[in-house]
Amino acid sequence: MKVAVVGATGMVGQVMLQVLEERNFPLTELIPVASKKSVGKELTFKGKKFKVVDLETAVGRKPEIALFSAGGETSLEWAPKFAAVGTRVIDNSSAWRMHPEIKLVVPEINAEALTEVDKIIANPNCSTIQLVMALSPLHKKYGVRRVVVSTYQSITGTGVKAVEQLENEYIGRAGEMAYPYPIHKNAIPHCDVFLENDYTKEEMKLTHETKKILADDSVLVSATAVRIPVVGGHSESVNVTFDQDFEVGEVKNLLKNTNGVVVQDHVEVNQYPMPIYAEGKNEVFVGRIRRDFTAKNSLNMWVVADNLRKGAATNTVQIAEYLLSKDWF
Ligand code: 11C
Repeated sequence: MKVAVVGATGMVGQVMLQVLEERNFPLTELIPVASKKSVGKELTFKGKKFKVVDLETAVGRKPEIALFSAGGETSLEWAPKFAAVGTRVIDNSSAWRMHPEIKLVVPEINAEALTEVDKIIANPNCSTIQLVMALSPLHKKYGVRRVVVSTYQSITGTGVKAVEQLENEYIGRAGEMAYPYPIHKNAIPHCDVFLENDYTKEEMKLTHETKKILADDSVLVSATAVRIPVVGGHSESVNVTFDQDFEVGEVKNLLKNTNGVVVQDHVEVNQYPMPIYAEGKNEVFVGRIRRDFTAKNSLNMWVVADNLRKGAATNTVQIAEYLLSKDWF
């Protein structure tokens, strides 16, 4: 099994390599791909060194799987070129997510939708993945009608430049700005670009991707996405209104029994999910689960996950593992 990692030197690419290694993914050859300036550099994977190559060289080696995390434009241009030589591409960018013929997959929820002919598969946005992981089991039982979500997003979602901006501001050093404002000691209600309806692209990803993954266009999501000076993961305050009433205890049990979800909800000992504990973990953590006493059939919860792991690299590798389990190679 030859596996290409496109964007191997980037933040998500690096975590992909870690996750592939940790989960002992059965690859025989790693093909790390990065921009021209990194070509020729060596990356170590499971104690072996692999040379970084460019996209053209990688396509020529016909990998069975390519994990992409190199931005939308690269995906739009290169995913079809890999697919044309038989490679299955799992893409982390937003380029293919809403394409009607491309599956948008969170393996615990809708891996079964994949078939042998799917050559390009989209990985959802990080803030969507953790949201739908918590919503999906509840949607099946009570029917999710409307969600109001406010996100508290890690600077790692923006990339290395943002991490450097925070580090610089923290020690009072001048440097390049990833955001239009300081992020240190700040909360910026602006993730990705603004759209015509005055929402940001990140907010509308939560709306559109959730419907697609839950395969239900009637699910309404209204989002406000906020960047905060945190590195460990994204947090979300989620208010859900269901078609049917629920028992809070049953909601907790449903979530506890959901693969990939961990309930951390003991307020009597100050236990609730937080990004400093989610960092480096593959699960989605849910807590502060309580009835919304102001509205019928409504619930509040707090959902946290490492955006580079379950929000990106881990979900991608899980999709690859699913493909392998199907014996489609
Ligand atoms: C953020 N969610 O935290 C973004 C990062 O559509 O894949 C990933 C953007 C995307 O800013």
